[in-house]
Amino acid sequence: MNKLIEPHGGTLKELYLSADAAAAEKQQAREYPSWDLTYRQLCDVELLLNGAFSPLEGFLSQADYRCVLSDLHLENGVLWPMPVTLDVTETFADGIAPGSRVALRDPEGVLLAVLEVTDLWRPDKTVEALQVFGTDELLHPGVNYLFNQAHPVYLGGRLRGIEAPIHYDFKHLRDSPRELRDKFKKWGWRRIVAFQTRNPMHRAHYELTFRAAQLTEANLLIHPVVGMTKPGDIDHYSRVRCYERLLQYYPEQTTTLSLLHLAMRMGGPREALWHAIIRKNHGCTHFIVGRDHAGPGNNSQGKPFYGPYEAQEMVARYQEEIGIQMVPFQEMIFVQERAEYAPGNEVVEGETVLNISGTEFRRRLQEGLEIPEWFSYADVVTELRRAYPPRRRQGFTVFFTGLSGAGKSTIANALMVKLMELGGRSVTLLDGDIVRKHLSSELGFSREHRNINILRIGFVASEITKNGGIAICAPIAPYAATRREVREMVSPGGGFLEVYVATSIEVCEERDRKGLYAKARAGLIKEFTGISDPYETPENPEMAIDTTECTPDEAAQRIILKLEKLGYIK
Ligand code: PPS
Repeated sequence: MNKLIEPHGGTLKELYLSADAAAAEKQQAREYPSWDLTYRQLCDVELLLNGAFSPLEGFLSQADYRCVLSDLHLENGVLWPMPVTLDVTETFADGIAPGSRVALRDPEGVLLAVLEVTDLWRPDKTVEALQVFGTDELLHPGVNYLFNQAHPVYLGGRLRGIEAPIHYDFKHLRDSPRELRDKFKKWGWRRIVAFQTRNPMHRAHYELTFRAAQLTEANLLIHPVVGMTKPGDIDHYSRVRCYERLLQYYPEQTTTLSLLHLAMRMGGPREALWHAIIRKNHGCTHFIVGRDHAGPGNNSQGKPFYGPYEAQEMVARYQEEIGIQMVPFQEMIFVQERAEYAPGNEVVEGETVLNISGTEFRRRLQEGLEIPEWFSYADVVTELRRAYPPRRRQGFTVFFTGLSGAGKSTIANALMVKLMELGGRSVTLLDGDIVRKHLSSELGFSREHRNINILRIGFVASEITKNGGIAICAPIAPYAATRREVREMVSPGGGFLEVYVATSIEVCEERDRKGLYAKARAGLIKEFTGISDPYETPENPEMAIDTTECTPDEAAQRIILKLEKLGYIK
């Protein structure tokens, strides 16, 4: 038989213990050191345990890790392109040595697996970034994760599976490789072409997948990633509702939808190869690789990290070794004269092509503008509009920052009443003094305490924003990194406007409404911002306001106009 289309996958390595062995292991694991898995590690553990990462039997050993980095194979010569490692802190690693067993737990403390540690090492992250991603630029999400989120020590070893991570959402759409293989067998599906996606699917994706299935005379598996995708992507709840809507447009009994709890690395060509292996393990015989598969976007020069068809070249080179047939596809483009989609290389000169980029699509959603029928299905767009209402119906945060006495609270109060006068959304004021009284009464003014204080404000503001309200924050917030963290917390759920109240230290000190500057000068108050503690001036605030040049009323009015211009108020 042609190895490429061997039905129902190859050998599946599921790592779960029998019920009895798992019960015994659970008892013993009480004595083992416990590691609380990060979200990404939870995704990896799930796919290791259920066999999606076959032939891996656990986290890579150091020797396998080196081989994977340098030539895409494990030490035993089996193809494996992506390092799957368990990163832990130095403190945790202190108590671990080869031979130790570690209890791997979910955030609620449920024991999922036991790791039999064989290796422990400190990776050279720059080497890893360059070999795996071909770059060490932090703009690459995989590199950024490696340097800024992954812990410094890697543990390798076999896993003994106790139980699968629990999911409460879309249970009817989650299948392990075994379950999917069994379904295919039951349905008599012998040729299955898989489609990987992390985006909502529109007509171009429908056309592409439909053609791929016809071309290969195969059934179609829509296999979207719902674990971790690129930061800023549309959330999986909305996407899955869109996929469910789309499913009805395929001919009956030809197509199915299943969710994959993978943590993507956005590794382009290497990642495409990994995706192909995962699909083979789920029982697929064919795998679609389109333009810029698993692409991480642009580098600091504004150029894509990988060539648009590099992933196809990579999978073509190894498809035989994996035992899955790649179905390469060009980008599908809408040709106006023909009123249909065609692959990019089939468009002839003189034909008018229509396109709406991802950025333009998001703009239209944000502004509640028309999205044409040729681009997407009406019910898919309705789902997205529900999840991403236009800005005038989204929540937002106005985050003031500036020295004590700069005028933050006065402007914030004026802004609050003006917004309440406009109506339509609830408004919450998180003023520095109020927060310190109600949320942060135990905190002082050290760098650490100020950061905790600001992150608390950020958390509350993000909840308010996500739920459609308006949060006005007015702390000093002297540190740029913490302000950026707050922006990142709030932005996914709505608008974020940073307003730097740029009143100079001289003016603030001269006003000295609370008499604090005099006390600070006299050494009676320590760590006083601007006198004996730093204030990092914002580099890119949405607005800067100097209160020596305008009244609080005028300042609040300027902010209202800015919010109108951005579309958050009408
Ligand atoms: S921070 O840095 O953002 O956590 O500070 P914040 O919570 O906004 O500070 C609120 C008010 O605390 C008073 N205060 C001080 N400010 C700065 N440094 C020191 N050491 C200090 N001690 C007390 C000050 O009145 C701040 O209020 P505003 O409204 O900014 O004048």
